[in-house]
Amino acid sequence: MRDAAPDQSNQTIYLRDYAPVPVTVTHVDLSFRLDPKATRVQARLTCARQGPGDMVLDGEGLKTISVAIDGTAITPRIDGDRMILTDLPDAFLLETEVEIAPQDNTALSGLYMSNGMYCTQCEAEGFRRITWMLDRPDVMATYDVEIEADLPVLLSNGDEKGAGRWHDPWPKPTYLFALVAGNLVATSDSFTTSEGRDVALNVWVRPGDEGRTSYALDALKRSMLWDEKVYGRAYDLSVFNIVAVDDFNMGAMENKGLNVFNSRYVLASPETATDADYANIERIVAHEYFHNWTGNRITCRDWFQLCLKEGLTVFRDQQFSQDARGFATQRIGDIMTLRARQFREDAGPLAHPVRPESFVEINNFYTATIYEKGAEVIGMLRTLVGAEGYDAGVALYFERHDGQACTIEDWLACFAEATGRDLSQFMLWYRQAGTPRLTVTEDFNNGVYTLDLKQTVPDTPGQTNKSPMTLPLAYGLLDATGTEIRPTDVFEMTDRAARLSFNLPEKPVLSMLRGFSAPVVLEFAQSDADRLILLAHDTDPFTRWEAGRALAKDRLMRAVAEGAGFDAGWIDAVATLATDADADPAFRALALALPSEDDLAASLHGSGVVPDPDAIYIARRAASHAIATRLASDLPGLRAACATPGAYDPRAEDAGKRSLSATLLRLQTLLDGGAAARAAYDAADNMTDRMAAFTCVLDAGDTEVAARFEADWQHDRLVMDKWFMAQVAHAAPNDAVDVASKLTAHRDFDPGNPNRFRAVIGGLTAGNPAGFHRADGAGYAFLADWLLRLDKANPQTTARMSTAFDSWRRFDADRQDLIRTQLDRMAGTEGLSRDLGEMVARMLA
Ligand code: 0A1
Ligand code: ZN
Repeated sequence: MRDAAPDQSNQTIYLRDYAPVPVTVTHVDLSFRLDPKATRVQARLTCARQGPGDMVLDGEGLKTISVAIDGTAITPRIDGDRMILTDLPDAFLLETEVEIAPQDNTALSGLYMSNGMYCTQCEAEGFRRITWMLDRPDVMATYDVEIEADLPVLLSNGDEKGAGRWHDPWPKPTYLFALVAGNLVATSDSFTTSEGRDVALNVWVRPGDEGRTSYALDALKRSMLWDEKVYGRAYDLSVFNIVAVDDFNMGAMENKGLNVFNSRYVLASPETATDADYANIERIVAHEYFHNWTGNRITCRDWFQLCLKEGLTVFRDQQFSQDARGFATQRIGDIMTLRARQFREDAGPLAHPVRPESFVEINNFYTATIYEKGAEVIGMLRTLVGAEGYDAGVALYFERHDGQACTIEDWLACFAEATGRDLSQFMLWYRQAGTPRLTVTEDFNNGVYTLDLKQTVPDTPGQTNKSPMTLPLAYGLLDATGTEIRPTDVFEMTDRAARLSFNLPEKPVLSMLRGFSAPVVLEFAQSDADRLILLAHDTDPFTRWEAGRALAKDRLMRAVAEGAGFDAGWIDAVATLATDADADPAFRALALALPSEDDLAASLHGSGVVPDPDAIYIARRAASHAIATRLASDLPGLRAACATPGAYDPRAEDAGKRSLSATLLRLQTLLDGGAAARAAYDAADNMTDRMAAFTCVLDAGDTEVAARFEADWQHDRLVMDKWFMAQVAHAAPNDAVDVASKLTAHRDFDPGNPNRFRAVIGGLTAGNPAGFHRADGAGYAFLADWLLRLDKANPQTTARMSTAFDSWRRFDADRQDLIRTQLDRMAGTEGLSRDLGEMVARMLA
């Protein structure tokens, strides 16, 4: 019988075309006979008609062995990646057998092999690479799975019914299916739910890695408890399995009862993982676990509704991390990520609404907009309806929609009903792309303080003339001594312009957008004096930090655009904060960090200046040098005060001290040529301190240390990812492309492993902007070469990495020409994947 060809169609799919399936599948019975080159998959699908029409199944790259309906063999019509069945009864059993080759699956979608183990990735449309099925989220079925293989551990979703036999009683869409088979070992624990269910918890890893699982397991238990306490959601199976795999396109996957993780988000020990790794593990374990309710029990009707599960689940994991790690630093960190990734996306050719209306390849829409902006939208909703209204809306959502595949309209209707609020204007947050700009001007006259607010939503691809949005604006007022004279109030701005007036004896200091209550770009020419008062006294940690940020950004932008120097007033303010022993170390570290090169490039572009990547690099370094010089005699003492006595502990309090210590070491390196960093490298007893010292030594231009690092860690894949990345990210800009290029020839560079590919290629594009944007275009050619190479094997990761080009229209004409040449070259390449093809076309449009 004919093979199903890989899907090469570049058709655009539209939200408005959604229609339910005429024939659905209510139960799936699967048998796997695993073999690297010839795995046999038998599927028995219990089918039921729910309307008139044919049944069109999805299949990609399958060798079809047989098809039968109610026991009678048929020869179906197979048209590319679709099998069309006509003249069907109202209820029937569809049986198919196919053959697939997991070993040849380099795309890491469907059933593939990683280090000798079998694993699956089915979101978004990977199930069709395993067997014929209605591969869409609104078809929810129960599953029975049988796995045959000469391997000790055979896992699938649900509860285990015997060796290699699994039953999942909860109806689920195909994208949540998972299978894992291999030589694995578990670290186990148990959890008793609030409903009295005993749940076995296992973290499965390769033998040898079991000493690095305890943090993930602990994070899982804390997540389970948190979801019961805060959202009233209990777990619903007898077992919860987590598996770590080395080759994985994303962070992790929430398959029902069988989460599959990129090993970098599971494995941690003080010697091998940094504080950032620990925080990510905690957050991602929580995220995947929380999906059990927001995603699995209630899923998406179609892929346009992706933010229904992702925005909400990110919001929930952010709440969890705030509870676990402290509100202020977590919130500021989340805002930094949002701005770095989502604001950038929203300002360029890849901008799209939180709920897109069309796509070519859904895998290209696992974006910062869907995830991070999607989470901000939930946060705004909570601000608007209040904590109680939010709880009531969420409770109604769980009660009404459990077991269903839903839309954003379903979600918002629960809040409208539970709180009586009209949320029709709020819906624009899901429909309109682009980051709103909020312009604030203030005036004080005759005892009246007036604020004029204006909002505009910029044009984005396919969207112009946008309507004003609902902006929940949290603000407060301080007096000239820094005392709060008006505590936080939320003004709901709904029009294009608004005015607020206050009768006050003297001009106050405005603390605007407290907690970053709406994801907007704030344009407010606040005076230095007011910003200094906010930095020293504001009650809201975000606006405090933001005031310092604004002061720094202002200076850096003027240094780049006009060659301005750094005034002593600002340097003093920074020094005051750095030496303020009463302030939280984590906050001090955040406040000392200068805006990133990319952030400055975006802001310069936004203010009408063409950003020069080299000038930005030089200005940041000069600013750091000025701060270091001012603090010179304090640095050793300040670093000593950051010491964390006792054994390494990943908790936030210690991590904050290590983070401040690393920031100070970076400053010291600018003064002593790396002497302190070399000593710190030798003294480090954990990977956080070691990486901080390692990157400082590299910054000082000493590359000898890389050989030592390699000799110590070459046996460890995850640590070596750090080694690869650091050398590129911390190379001098002129050397970065050559360093990256040399590393791609290293015996351990395996482009098929997404972590390694991202380490080297991303080390350049994201980690070393001045190096990537080298004026001769070598960085652009390097990226395009590697994208074209990887595209043949792994289109998903390739497409994601291509977003490094998305800011290309910011730059000067020469750089634009150089980048366009590479984009054109990719666009003109025959056989380009649908994934990369769509990205390149959107960036060129
Ligand atoms: N749903 C997962 C993310 C994910 C998405 C797609 C994947 O393959 C294309 C894999 C994972 C999450 O939100 O964690
Ligand atoms: Zn998710």
